[in-house]
Amino acid sequence: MPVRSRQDTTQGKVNRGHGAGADRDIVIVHSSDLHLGDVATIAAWGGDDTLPLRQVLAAAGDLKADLVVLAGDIFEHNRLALEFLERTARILGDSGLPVVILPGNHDPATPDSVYRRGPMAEPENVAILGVTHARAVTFSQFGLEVWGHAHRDYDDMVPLRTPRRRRTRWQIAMAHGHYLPQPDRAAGPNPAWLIGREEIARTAVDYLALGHWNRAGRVGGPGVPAYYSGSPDLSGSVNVVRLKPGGEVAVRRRRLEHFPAKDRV
Ligand SMILES: [Mn+2]
Repeated sequence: MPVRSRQDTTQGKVNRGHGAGADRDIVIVHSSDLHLGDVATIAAWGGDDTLPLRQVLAAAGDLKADLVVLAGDIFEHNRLALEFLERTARILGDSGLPVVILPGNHDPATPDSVYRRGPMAEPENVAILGVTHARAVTFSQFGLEVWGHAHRDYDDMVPLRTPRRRRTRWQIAMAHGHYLPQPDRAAGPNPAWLIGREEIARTAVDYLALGHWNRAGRVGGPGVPAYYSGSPDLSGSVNVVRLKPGGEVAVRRRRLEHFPAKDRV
C-alpha cells in the first residue's frame, strides 16, 4: 500500500468538483451507518451487498452533488474480505464524486482496518479521516473544510473534542456517536462516544454530519445545524445540505429509491 500523508493539508486528492464558484449552492450529500457486510441485512437488500452505497451515490449523482460525506459505520466490521473491499473501492472510485469518510465504531481506523488492508483509500476522489488525512480535508475551490475525529480503536472517546479553528468560509464537521443533550461522563454507565449539546455549539460549524443512529433527525440547540442522516435502509433517505452564496444553510432529506422509510420522521 502506498504511504500516505498524515498531514492536514490541501492537496490534489479529492480536490475536485463540478466547477466551483461562490455564486451557486455547494451541494453535500450526507449518509452514515450503511453497515456494508452485515450478513443479517444483505438478505433484506435482495442479496445485493453494496446496494445502500450505490443508492447513496446514485442520489448524489442525480443531485450533481459537490461532495459526499459518510459519517461512520460504512462497514459492519473490520474483518471483511479483500474482494469485498476491492469491489467497494471500485464503486466509490467509479462514482467520480468527492467522498469524505469518517471511520466509526464498527469500522475504526485500526492497523487492520477495512480502510488500510485493502484499496479503500486509493481512489483519487476518496479521503478517509484518520487514514489519508489526520483530521481535516480542505476543498479550496469551495472555500470549505471538513474535519472530524475518526474512531481509531474500539475504546470510548469524545467525538467532538477540541473543535478545529475555522480557516475557510465554510466549515463542516463529522462525528460518529450518541447524542445526549447534557452528558455527564462521570456519572457511571453511559453509552459510549457521547456528543453533547454544548460540544455541538462549540464547533460553530455550518453543518455537523452525524452518524451512529439509524434514524434521521436534528439534534442540539438552535445554532449549529447538527443532523443524523440515519442509515439508508432505516431512514430511506440521505440528507442534502445546500451551502448558499448568501451564507444560508438549507438541509432536507431525499428519499432513496429502494429503501422505503421505516422511521416515520
Ligand atoms: Mn456506530
